[in-house]
Amino acid sequence: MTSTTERTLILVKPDGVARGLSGEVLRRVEAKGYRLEAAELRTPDRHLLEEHYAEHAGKPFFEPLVEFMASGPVLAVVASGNRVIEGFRSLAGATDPTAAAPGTIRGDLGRTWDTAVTQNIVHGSDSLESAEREIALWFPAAARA
Ligand code: D4T
Repeated sequence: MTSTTERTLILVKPDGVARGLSGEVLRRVEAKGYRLEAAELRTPDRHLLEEHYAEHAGKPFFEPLVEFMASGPVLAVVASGNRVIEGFRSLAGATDPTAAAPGTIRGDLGRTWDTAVTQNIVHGSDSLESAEREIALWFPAAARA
């Protein structure tokens, strides 16, 4: 990857993959005009997830979140484009899929299944620093020096 355009890490979480929504998520990312740089379907191990969600360590939802994320295949994607970090967060919608606005991925395709908001279909990096840190974790070969 030689582009210097902004990059973000997108994850289609186990609920999204299991429900067959990976294609729909990628369709929306591409339709918005972002470019797919890398994609891999894998079941992440605990170590990777603890690193990925390090900022949430110790919170009550951390353990169920890690367990859920390790429960099945996740589609990890690097997408690029001008302001893609903010743009994908906007496509994804609010964390709680019940409250997420219609028109967003979570608002159109998600709902809450119990009292938690763990199953919210997608993840998107929330800053330049998180994006580069997360891309290095999920795609070590694509990390920028
Ligand atoms: P991600 O990081 O998955 O794109 O989600 P958000 O950026 O929208 O939300 P977040 O970092 O606050 O939460 C990360 C992840 O934890 C789950 N979660 C969150 C949960 O299970 N219970 C909670 O109370 C919160 C706040 C959902 C997303």
